[in-house]
Amino acid sequence: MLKGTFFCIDAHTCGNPVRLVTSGHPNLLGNTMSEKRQDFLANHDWIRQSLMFEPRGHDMMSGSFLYPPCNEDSDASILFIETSGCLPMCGHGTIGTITAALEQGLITPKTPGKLLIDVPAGQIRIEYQKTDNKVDFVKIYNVASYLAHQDKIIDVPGLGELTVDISYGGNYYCIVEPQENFPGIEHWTAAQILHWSPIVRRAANDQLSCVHPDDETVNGISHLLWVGSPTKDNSDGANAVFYGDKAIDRSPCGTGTSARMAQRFAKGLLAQGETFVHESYIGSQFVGKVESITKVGPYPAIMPSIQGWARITGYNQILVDDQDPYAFGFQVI
Ligand code: PYC
Repeated sequence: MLKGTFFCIDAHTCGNPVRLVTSGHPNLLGNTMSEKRQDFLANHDWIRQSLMFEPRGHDMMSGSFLYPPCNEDSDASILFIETSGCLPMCGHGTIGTITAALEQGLITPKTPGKLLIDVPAGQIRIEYQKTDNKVDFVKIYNVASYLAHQDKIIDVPGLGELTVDISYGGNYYCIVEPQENFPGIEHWTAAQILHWSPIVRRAANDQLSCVHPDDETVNGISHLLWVGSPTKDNSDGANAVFYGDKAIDRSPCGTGTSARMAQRFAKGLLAQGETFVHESYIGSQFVGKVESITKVGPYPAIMPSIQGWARITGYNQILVDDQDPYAFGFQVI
């Protein structure tokens, strides 16, 4: 029996996939996107698994659904989906979703060039520039970002000790700078990053805890941000962000860049008003900026912005037929 048909606009943001699902939305219970995210995960997760896992998706696949706004002043809401679940916030996902939605006429901004969007992590502000029918860039004024743990030594089985920072930029990141047991991303192969990341993430979660002061459903370290030297003269930093079970972000990672700016701000390495051009594992760039200073619970925090671009790659009508033994997808981990 046909369980569902989902029309999707496939795109990428600076190299990382974004699958904007434009039909087949389940009706979600809740008043906020955080509540709707919980409802989706509890009652509709087969949709995410079918659209993100193989054979319709792959390890890096991530996407989104657009929903009506939750707040009166907002233009729309986004539910993020990816192989590991539904992220509270996704920067490359937002840039791809907004680009595809504007180019295809799925969102009509109240004010041209500006949008207010509800996401599970809160309300975000967007600015964009469009030439003819193409979006040149999307700038996200992201949620408040803060350094949760500084210079913590964790013991990683098989690797030894690592000194790490845990920083929040819409998701919790374990940031690993080059040091004795990690020479920097340019000295490791992608296979080494994929091998060590889940082991380091497990060790960090066992040894350090993090819960968002304003929303306890946002907790735990989901992402690793490995630091390295940039390849481009105008980049301020380079990273390989690990997410899900086997993915290295091909974009510079919006929430990762926010977390990295919060970490650098807390350590006195980046000031209010300064930009931070972040380079991805494939050399694509986001421009980050510390827009202003705020607090998250008791923590000093920044309001970061991230700017990047996306391109539509095609249209995809996906069928989920439960007579297919792989209807709900699978992962090879
Ligand atoms: O851009 O925030 C991001 C992101 C999270 C996971 C992959 N990309």
